Amino acid sequence: MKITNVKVLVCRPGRNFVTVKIETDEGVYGIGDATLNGREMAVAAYLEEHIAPCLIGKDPLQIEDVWQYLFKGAYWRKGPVTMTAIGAVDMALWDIFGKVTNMPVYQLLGGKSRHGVTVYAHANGESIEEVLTNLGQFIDQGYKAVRLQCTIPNQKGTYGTLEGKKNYYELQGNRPLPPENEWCTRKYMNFIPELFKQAREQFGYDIELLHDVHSRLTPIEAAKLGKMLEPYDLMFLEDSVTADNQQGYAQIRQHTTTPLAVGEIFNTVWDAKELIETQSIDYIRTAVSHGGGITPMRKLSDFAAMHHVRMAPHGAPDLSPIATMAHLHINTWAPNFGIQEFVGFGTDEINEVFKYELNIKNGMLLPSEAPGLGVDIDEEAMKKYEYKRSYLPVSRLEDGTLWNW
Ligand code: GCO
Ligand code: MG
Repeated sequence: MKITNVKVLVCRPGRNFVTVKIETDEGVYGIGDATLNGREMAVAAYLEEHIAPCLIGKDPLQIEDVWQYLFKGAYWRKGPVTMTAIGAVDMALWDIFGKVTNMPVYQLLGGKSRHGVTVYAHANGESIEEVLTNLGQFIDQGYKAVRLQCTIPNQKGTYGTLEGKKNYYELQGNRPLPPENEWCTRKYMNFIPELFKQAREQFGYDIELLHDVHSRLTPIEAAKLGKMLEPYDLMFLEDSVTADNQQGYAQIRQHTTTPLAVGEIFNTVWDAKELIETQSIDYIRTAVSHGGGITPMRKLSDFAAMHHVRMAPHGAPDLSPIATMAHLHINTWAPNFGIQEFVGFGTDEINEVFKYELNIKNGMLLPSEAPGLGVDIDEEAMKKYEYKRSYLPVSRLEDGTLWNW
């Protein structure tokens, strides 16, 4: 079996997605998600110009060797652009492997460790009342875990809140230049414990609650927040600090028992090595697309399991349904699966382009039994939705200092 063609497809059904399609001489093809939010065309060019020519003629079932070839063979390792490109190719090859063997990818990884993948939904709002109304609705729908994000009073543009928009998918899809948000740690710290206090008062302790700080704090501030939130028993506090300096998490750890999660911008297992080895975190959030594919995710999962760290892959709307389905397979298999972020089902436009079936029951996604990843694309429909440059916001302190968004 040989790879005969590699297509790089860029489209914008409401928001930008980059997709790789790998075709073979036997008519079987595989697809992978190469979307890197706000830097889409860098990955598309990397794939088209630097990866595609090397794949023609290769055996698509030599998945490990192709991965090593693209990682070691480039000399320039790591980085989000490189690893997202490799990740998409790797996903497509696992898809082909599944189709050729007529098995779902989770089966190829070692089979089912569970009958369903527990997800957490997003309850966002511009006031505590609004967040709690949304939380109540998710509980009624059977969700077992919900992330809470609320607009911080007197602060312009808070991460995770919908800014009056109802459609989360649309939120990051139309920004010709980066919008600017404001950040004030004191306002945030003064406000956020109250959100969780009221959530527990109203809904009790059966529901898992989560929160994403989006890297806005320093380690000692994060430690303080973790302590303040202890009475409200979070499942995890996400990205309280950037992990460029992995030791920061050890510092947070010394002060609080609030579980910690990080990793959605990680590209390799090395980014998490110290965090995992020192057991400074509880959940690793690396995504299959940005982390180089299914092949390294499996290694990351095994490494994390040895250190009591559980998998909680990133699941924001900028991951296409292909990555969502790949996560579903990894999570069905991974013995140390923790939880999956889930922002809901795609819009009509997205579902016109990507063909997949997601079944949710009692807050759990059920494994896909289709061969391969269980997702397909409609290339004709893709053509209707042209790419449009779009950025994530940037963040500044009130005095103008550029901060982490
Ligand atoms: C999350 C994330 C996202 C990211 C986005 C960046 O936890 O879901 O933090 O909201 O900001 O995916 O592209
Ligand atoms: Mg996050």
